[in-house]
Amino acid sequence: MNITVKRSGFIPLTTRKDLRRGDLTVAEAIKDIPFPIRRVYVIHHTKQNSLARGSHAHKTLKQVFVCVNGSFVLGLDDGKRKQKILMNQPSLGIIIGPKLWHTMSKFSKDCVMISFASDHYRETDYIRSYDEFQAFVKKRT
Ligand code: T46
Repeated sequence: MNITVKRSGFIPLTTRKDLRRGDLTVAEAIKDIPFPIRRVYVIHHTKQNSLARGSHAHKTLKQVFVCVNGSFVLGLDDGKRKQKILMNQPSLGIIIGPKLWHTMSKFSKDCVMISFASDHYRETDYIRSYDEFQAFVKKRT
């Protein structure tokens, strides 16, 4: 599968398989995650029928999402193209650049998602209205 939306892409991570002890996956800042990491947050204890999350874009924030357990569906929209990606592999991250509308849905009940983010939490960086998002993208591309 290819990523067709702008401002996104796959971030492959190295997994050390270990049948006896369990696997180990590594994400290093700059080397794997293509920016200095300023914040990590985790989404966990989701339910099979958990409501969708996200439904916003960021003005400047860059993030890499990794689904380390279970699965969810990531919806991406760059203002022109839309795409859905099944997230279910700990060794495959997805970069979410600025100005990319994203929604997470269809969580499995054991889903654990990690986000490596380029900045601290700032509510002013969020665009939570889809109309505002489209206007913002048009102005700056
Ligand atoms: C994103 C998707 C994938 C904080 O205080 N600090 C934080 O670092 C974050 C991420 C959230 N919060 C607070 C803000 C809200 O009161 O936690 C509450 C829930 O946040 P939000 O409604 O933004 O949650 P999601 O799941 O819709 O969005 C989050 C991230 O905010 C967002 O950047 O890309 O996960």
